[in-house]
Amino acid sequence: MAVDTMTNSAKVDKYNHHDYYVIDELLSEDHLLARDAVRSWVKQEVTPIIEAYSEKAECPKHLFKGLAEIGAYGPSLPEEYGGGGMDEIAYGVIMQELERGDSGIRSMASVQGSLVMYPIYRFASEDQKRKYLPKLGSGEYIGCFGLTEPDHGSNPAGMVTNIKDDGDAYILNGAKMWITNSPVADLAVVWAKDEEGAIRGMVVESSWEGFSAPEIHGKLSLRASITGELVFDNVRVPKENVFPEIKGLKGPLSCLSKARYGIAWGAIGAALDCYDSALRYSQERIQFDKPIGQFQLTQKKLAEMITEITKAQLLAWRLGSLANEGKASPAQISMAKRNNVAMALDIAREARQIHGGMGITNEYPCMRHMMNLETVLTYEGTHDIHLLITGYDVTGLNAFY
Ligand code: TGC
Ligand code: FAD
Repeated sequence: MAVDTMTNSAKVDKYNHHDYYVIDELLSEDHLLARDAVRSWVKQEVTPIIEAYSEKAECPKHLFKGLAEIGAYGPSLPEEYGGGGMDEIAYGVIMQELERGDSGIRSMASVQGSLVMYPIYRFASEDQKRKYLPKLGSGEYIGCFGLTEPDHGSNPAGMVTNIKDDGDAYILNGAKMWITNSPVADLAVVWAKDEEGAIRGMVVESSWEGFSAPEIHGKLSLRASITGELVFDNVRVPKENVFPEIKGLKGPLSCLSKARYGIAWGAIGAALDCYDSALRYSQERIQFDKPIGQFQLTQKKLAEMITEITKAQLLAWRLGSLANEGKASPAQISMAKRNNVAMALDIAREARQIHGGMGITNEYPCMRHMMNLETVLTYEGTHDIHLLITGYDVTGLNAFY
């Protein structure tokens, strides 16, 4: 067996990245091009401003158009419907690079692409696709996804938001909670029960009478992403806006599978940003006349970080390959979302420790990523819900209720 004796630290100096198992070799030229383009966009457009927006708890709305320009909305949806026409691994590496910048920026793209464009592409009539998808793909319209309710988070099947038949339209009533982008959205993909109790999906425009989307304030996490409620007070939804075929929870859950897949990749980006910062700091910060990176306890942290990142990268890459073959199961996606987000949160905490007191300031990204990742651990299915999905998958026994 031939052995490459160049140390990783020398490779990092040479290539300026932390690709410990040379996963780049598993990526195609298109994947690398997409990844590098998004990486440099993030460096240019996100990194210089993100701490300030996060501190002000303000969404950098001007980035919605830029995200469209770099193809971050629906990278794996067909081009004729406003997507990027790429594969699932390209979608994954794009999410990774966005979340290296900030989980809130990745959220902007996840919601628009996977939770708004994807259900319209998959479930809406051809007319509705033509009407909404190009404008969403170009960032002219901003969308949001309303599933969670004040009293139904982990258990969306219990939702009470409802539609009633009224001739050529349905009348929509109810409320949704914790909705990313809702206060700035032009339209919402909303899930509500019909008179038979079946969950139906629909596109609801924010300009319609009876629609409101108050902002939720006081978030200590995902502060650069705007979050709100959705309130429907007798909103008249034309029948053509209701997805014709899909009924039941598998409609919204299949959108979640798409978005959770992207998060499994995205979390790696946040972890890499923290690891990168901690590694650099450990080489520069001198205590007891030595760089702190020379102490075994610091090395343990860094060695475990890169080990966990590498395992997460391999999990994401394999999941991406399965997804490309149409073989990634919802439970496999849950495992990767759960593992990779928890991995990133652990790394953010360890990286923060390596920075000592400086780690709690906004001069370094670890604390912001850590706070963001508390949301990422919770949304799109909590850490424990994903564990129960895996438990159900391996035992065949349902422990949800
Ligand atoms: P259950 O009986 O298991 O399933 C109902 C039907 O759905 C099918 N299914 C799925 N299909 C596609 N993808 C998935 N991931 C699926 N999971 C289940 C299932 O086969 C069944 O189909 P059928 O044909 O038999 O009807 O449903 P349940 O009521 O027992 O619920 C199971 C549970 C708890 C796992 C599910 O409710 C769940 O995942 N809860 C978590 C809720 C959640 O993740 N909410 C996320 C809201 S959106 C969000 O957070 C966006 S954040 C955006 C951002 O800013 O990035
Ligand atoms: P709950 O469901 O009340 O859970 C509370 C705790 O109980 C959790 O620890 C959970 O794991 C545990 N728990 C619940 N059920 C069980 C069980 N059966 N067994 C064991 N433990 C259990 N939703 C949308 O629809 N669209 C969005 O765009 C969106 N964006 C979001 C943005 C942010 C910033 C946040 C914070 C949330 C967002 N959400 C969105 C909502 C998110 O999906 C929910 O917060 C999440 O699904 C959990 O629901 P919950 O907050 O009601 O918690």
